[in-house]
Amino acid sequence: MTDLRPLSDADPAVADLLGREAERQRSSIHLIASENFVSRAVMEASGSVLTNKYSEGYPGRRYYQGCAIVDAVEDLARDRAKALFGAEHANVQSHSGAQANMAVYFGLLEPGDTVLGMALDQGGHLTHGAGVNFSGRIFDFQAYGVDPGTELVDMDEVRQRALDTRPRMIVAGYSAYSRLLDWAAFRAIADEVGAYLMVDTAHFIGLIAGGAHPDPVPHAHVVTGTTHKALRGPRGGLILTTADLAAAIDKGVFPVTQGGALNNQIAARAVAFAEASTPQYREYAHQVVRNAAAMAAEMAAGGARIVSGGTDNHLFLVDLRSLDEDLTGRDAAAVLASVGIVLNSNPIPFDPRPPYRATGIRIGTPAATTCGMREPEVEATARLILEALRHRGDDARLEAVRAGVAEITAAHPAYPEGFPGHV
Ligand code: DSN
Repeated sequence: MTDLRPLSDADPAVADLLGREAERQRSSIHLIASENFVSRAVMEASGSVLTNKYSEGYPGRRYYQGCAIVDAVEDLARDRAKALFGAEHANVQSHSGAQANMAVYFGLLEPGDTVLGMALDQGGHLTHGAGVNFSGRIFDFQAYGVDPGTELVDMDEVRQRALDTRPRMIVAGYSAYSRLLDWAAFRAIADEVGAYLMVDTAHFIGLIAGGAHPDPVPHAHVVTGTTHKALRGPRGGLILTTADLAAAIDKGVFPVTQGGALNNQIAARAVAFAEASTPQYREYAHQVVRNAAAMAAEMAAGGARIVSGGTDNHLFLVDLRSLDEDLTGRDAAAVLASVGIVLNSNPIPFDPRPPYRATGIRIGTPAATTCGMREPEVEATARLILEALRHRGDDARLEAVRAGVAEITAAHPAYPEGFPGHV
């Protein structure tokens, strides 16, 4: 018989951990640029009866019986994604952004093909060719980076690298770059060298959905993304493409790189796409960008050097040498976590330190904005960060920062009405 006891009775150890995580989420200021807080509706769909169903294949072409409902769910998710992003085709089965990228590479390339992507240590992602990642091990990735002076992607350099390396695919997109990329220029270079253009929007797809970021869909052959970052949906990936590449991309997902889809997550993605189509979400996406700009400006006014001088999106990097030559990203992130401000250490371009210690911190505003924080609260948070980092050996001052954080989280907690569902 299926056990119908609530989690707290059936497994108190796991229930206790979930409760503690809920408390951690409620009592901290969250600045990890890739995190967010989903709605109750997303949470319910994610934790639903669809977790019980296998459905390898695609709607109308399944390897299992009993798929009429999950077909309808996946069709709904695909249709909503296509409408939201103006795409000809959507694949909503990728388990994550990394899986989405893998599916595109395997769908459109052969092992050993040359791909040009942004270097991990200059803002790119692991799956854009890092040597430790499958991408760098299976494909011949070549890298472009940022200009040492401006810390911006230099399209002349990208073009020269493309002419020199003749890639079959160019990957544009990033995990730690605070400026906009020129999609039309990337496409012109891709066309010049006969390459596919893949734009990895994992970080900023939510801003695109909300009209707060230039849209790559009209320019790219393929757009990949995640649904759990600024888009505020469940964990997972998304691929948008033109109709002529749809079959190759779908095959790249299943059967080449994945087995059964996570139908519960697909339902939750459908909910998130509908939520992201609303005027309230558009306002949210614009506020995310305004908050990042305000916070970066406040940090700069307080003496912090912002990589590239500012931000046009949802994140920015702080060069910690501007505060203290000896402060590593790892130590800074640990001090901030101890006062309730959660973010991550991050390499800055041309970082003299190894990645684990790094010289920067990355700050992003999607989650804090979901909690209702606006310019006054993020500016106050910027001042608290500077205070904590500058006086990290002074317990009294750190205690005062903790009190400041508590004041902000009390006014702007995650889930002010309480956590949805079973925490
Ligand atoms: N881990 C994500 C991030 O924080 O940027 C990227 O996959």
